[in-house]
Amino acid sequence: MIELFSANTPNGKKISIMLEEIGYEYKITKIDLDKGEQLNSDFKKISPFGKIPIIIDHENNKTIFESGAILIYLSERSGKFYNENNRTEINQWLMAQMGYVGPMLGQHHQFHHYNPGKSKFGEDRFFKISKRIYEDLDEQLSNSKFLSGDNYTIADIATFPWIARHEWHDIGLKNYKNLTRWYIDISKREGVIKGFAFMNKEETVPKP
Ligand SMILES: N[C@@H](CCC(=O)N[C@@H](CS)C(=O)NCC(=O)O)C(=O)O
Repeated sequence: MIELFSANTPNGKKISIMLEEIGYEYKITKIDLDKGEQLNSDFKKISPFGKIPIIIDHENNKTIFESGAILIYLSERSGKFYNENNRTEINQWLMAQMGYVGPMLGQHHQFHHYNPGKSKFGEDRFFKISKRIYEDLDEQLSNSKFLSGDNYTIADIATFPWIARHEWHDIGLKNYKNLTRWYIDISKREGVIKGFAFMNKEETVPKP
């Protein structure tokens, strides 16, 4: 049994989607970020930076932090979505999500969605970077069915919940036809639909 400590955010959804995709049984422990539960001393023992998501694999008593590391762990454990012959390619797109796509879209959420009007510089900077991310993902997907080749992998699982916030981005997902095709294909997967709704059974994947 896997215990998932999480909140209803893109980083949180990466792991619920993965757990649904590999068909593992899991228990959700909700961490209320608005109440600051991520900073409680008990939680900090398993999450050194006070962040979700975290998993505990109760079968072997392993605790893992960082969503990319969790995805790698679960794919190695299940043998799914991390093909050994394509790992360099998958790692590049997974690391790009972890180090660039997620953090930049996250800043865009902060300036454009949560705090508009507070910093024109921040709004312009992260809007521009986010638009470039859409363009660059679209370009990659013009040559490739999924981000790292012909197969759906943990790189797609990591990136999808961030693009699923496209309504907040105001960039117009529909203008990017390859990214939209990828997004629609992934939206139809049963594991994605279930994993997306892990904290709110009524929640559906936003349409492009
Ligand atoms: N690089 C980390 C980022 C995790 C992260 O930023 N989590 C956010 C929610 S999406 C969080 O826990 N924020 C609470 C805080 O920073 O206090 C990962 O991918 O696991």
